[in-house]
Amino acid sequence: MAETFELKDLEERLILVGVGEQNGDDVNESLDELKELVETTGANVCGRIVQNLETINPGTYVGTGKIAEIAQLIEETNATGIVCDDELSPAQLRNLDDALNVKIMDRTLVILDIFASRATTSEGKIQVELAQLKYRASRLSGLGISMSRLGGGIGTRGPGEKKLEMDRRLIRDRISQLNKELKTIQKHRDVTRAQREKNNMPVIAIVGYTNAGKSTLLNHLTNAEVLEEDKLFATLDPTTRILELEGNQQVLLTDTVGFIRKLPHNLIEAFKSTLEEAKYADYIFHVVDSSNPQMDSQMEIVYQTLDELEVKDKTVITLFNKQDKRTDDEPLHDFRADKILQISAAKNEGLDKVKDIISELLRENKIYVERVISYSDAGIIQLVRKQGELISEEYVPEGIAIKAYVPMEVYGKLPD
Ligand SMILES: Nc1nc2c(ncn2[C@@H]2O[C@H](COP(=O)(O)OP(=O)(O)OP(=O)(O)O)[C@@H](O)[C@H]2O)c(=O)[nH]1
Ligand SMILES: [Mg+2]
Repeated sequence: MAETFELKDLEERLILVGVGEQNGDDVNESLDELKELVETTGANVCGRIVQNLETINPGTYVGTGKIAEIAQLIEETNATGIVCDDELSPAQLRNLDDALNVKIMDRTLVILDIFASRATTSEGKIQVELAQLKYRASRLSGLGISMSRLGGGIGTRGPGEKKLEMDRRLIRDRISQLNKELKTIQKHRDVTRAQREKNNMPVIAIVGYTNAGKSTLLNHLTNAEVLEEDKLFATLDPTTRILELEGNQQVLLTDTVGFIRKLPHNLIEAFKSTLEEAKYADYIFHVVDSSNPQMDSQMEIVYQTLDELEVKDKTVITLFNKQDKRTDDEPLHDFRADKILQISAAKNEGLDKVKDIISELLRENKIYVERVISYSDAGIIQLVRKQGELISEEYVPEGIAIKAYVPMEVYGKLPD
């Protein structure tokens, strides 16, 4: 597998810092994930420090005593920087930089860095660069010194390995230029959406935590050939494919960017139109990695993110994926789902059931009819085929005998 970044002469050795509010498990789970994120960028983790505090210190993130402890660990491990598990305010960034004299980073910066390395389409690239520049614009004074300490690495690379702008005025110009470009692209997306609506094709959005198996599901259902990788945020750009079901029915499946805890606000803003694919969908398929010990909190985060995107009142089907990898057989629940199903997308297990569920959903708003259509009215059968589900057709002397599920509009057009 190709390395995401060429590190050249630069090796980042980083200490992770987390503040545990209430119970220590959460912060350690979150730091485990942060470690994975940091390693995805190509940097190394050389230590971890947790502070058990109810709330984050507004001035320095951790308390003063902890700063001394971090300084000592930096010396012992020869670390080049630290990564805090929450987004740092401009003041926290500056103060930590003053106190520690190493590169100061946070979870947001790391996630933005990964997104920058993953972006492939022009829309994705613009969205990421916008999020990066907005993050940067409000933190220039602290960040300027901190980033220049190593002259590269996390936080300095934009999409396509381009160096990110540092000058305040140029950042402003670039942001407004990118916003303009994004608007043009999004107009195009609106047109595509409107066309889909006109076609009357139902849309299913595949959502879920990063690495849950969303792209694998899309690929195995439709031969889409979307990159599936055991990596965080393998997919950034939404991919939509048609799935053909029995009875000539068609449905659109859209795979999008995965969710993660503490998804940076700037990123949600910048990726709003991508993330909103779920909002315009008729149904939500929630893919869960049920072999992951953090499954419950991951599901919780997916629902929080959907709430934040105002995706509501949709039918949710939860697919508990990676059954083949599970080590226990605890029963699985999801109280927010209308239906649940256990599958192994990679092994093609349970995918027929997924298709059955889709067929059922598509029938929900349709009426079952058995009619004989005279040969002179045969044109209507095209419409039945396109918007409904034609189960059978048989040529009889009086015309064509059909059995079908049709939507209300088509029902009204059928001859008696
Ligand atoms: N064992 C097992 N592995 C699976 C299964 N489904 C997916 N995977 C693996 O899980 C990893 C992530 O799969 P993806 O389909 O890329 O996950 P994703 O949800 O699209 O992830 P992002 O695009 O990063 O958000 C890949 O290595 C897949 O091969 C499964 O049913 N069983
Ligand atoms: Mg994916």
